[in-house]
Amino acid sequence: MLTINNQYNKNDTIAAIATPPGRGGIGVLRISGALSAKVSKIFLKKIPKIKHATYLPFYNMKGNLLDQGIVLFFKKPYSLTGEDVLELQAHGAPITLNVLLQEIISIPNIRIANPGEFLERAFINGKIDLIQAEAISDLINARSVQASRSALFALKGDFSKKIHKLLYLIQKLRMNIEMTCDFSEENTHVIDIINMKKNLKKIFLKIKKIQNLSKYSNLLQEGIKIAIIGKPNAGKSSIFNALSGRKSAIVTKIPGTTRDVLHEYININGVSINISDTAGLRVTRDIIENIGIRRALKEVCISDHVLFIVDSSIDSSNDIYKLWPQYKEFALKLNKKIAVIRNKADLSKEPIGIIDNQDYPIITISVNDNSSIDILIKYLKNLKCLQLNEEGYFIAKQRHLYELKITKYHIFQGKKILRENTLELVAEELSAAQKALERILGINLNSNSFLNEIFSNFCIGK
Ligand SMILES: Nc1nc2c(ncn2[C@@H]2O[C@H](COP(=O)(O)OP(=O)(O)OP(=O)(O)O)[C@@H](O)[C@H]2O)c(=O)[nH]1
Ligand SMILES: [Mg+2]
Repeated sequence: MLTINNQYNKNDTIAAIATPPGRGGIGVLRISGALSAKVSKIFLKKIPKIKHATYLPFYNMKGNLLDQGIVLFFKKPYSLTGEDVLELQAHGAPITLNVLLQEIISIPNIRIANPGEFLERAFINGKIDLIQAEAISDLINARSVQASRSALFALKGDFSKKIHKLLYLIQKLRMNIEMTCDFSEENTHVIDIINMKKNLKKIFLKIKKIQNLSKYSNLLQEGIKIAIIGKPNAGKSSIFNALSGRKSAIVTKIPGTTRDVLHEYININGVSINISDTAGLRVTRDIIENIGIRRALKEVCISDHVLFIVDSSIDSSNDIYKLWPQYKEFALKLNKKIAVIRNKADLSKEPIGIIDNQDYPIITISVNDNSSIDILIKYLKNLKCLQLNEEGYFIAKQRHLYELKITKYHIFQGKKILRENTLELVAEELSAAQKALERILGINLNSNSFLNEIFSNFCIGK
């Protein structure tokens, strides 16, 4: 069992409202620790049957009725945290929940839980590993079906199992090599270098496979970013509104209407897309507009894909370099993917559709025509970066990816130096690889700040 010392006493009983702030149909108060039963006796006047949903009145300390609702009681170690846990499902009135919470934490040795402390305790008590704890936060924060499904794989333990299996293979090989080192001093052991190399290669390939399964992590978590840019009045905000299905951007016939960057999330192929509407690109003396234009260019830099909107009733050219000479700079520097959207086809009478045989696709649409917006959505659906195979991906954290990279490096080094007289060095490389994997799972940790950092990113009540 792991012990973490920080300024908070880990033996305290902790309490928190586990549901989001504000009014709701239900509000859950969660209590974990040795004093959970005492809380139950004071505020419910009894201890409910273990693991049974019981409908009970909730009282304050003076014995006055506060609310009534469902109560769940779990005895340690058979609970989320591995401690005694009491959950009160009250009516979602923030005042009642807060009164109840304030009275509960007025009992000595009961305090408000820190962010993520329930899960931290679950981790410390061996109920979940670090990957699973992090997956819960990913599940809560998931912005798309794909992201929540991938977080669920990790929560179910699929990712952990793969890391454990890798760890086992590395440990086994390391022990084998260390034993060979011991025996070889007595010259009684045949050193099977070929087999060791084979095993190292096998481990190396397994790491690569896991890296492949988590390579879309960022995409699943963050989604992709699409910037809508173009000259003033081209119809950028109209397209932005049409794609998001909301009228969040102001649309007028006055060029230079949009000044600041606006963001909306849309869901395509189960992946979240962050679209941004920007100020029209033009040379202007207006200070505010110029700031907006600079922000628009920044959006281009941080986006994965750019939709360059052209008013087809004014601009006959499709040449981006002519329409927006600065694009060359971005194209060369950042290699941005871009599509030209020729808008206002109802005015220019250009045929609606996609031409995809140029340097960049040209999509002719009219915001006033729903079917042409569907053509734009279809184009986005077919973007390569959104072609995710449904199953099997993990949401790996940056730290997981980093540790996997370290593991792979040490295995590669081990393979490179493997010879009869370097076995000890190979064992050291394997040991370093093993430690990196252990850090992913949260095994043998000796840094409190590392765990505090991870769990402090969680919300209160988790
Ligand atoms: N006829 C027609 N009008 C359109 C179309 N798309 C946009 N408009 C009109 O064009 C004008 C400008 O539209 P916006 O969406 O505000 O253009 P914008 O590119 O965001 O403009 P700025 O914010 O000023 O850069 C508005 O009057 C829209 O109603 C279209 O497809 N056909
Ligand atoms: Mg606009």
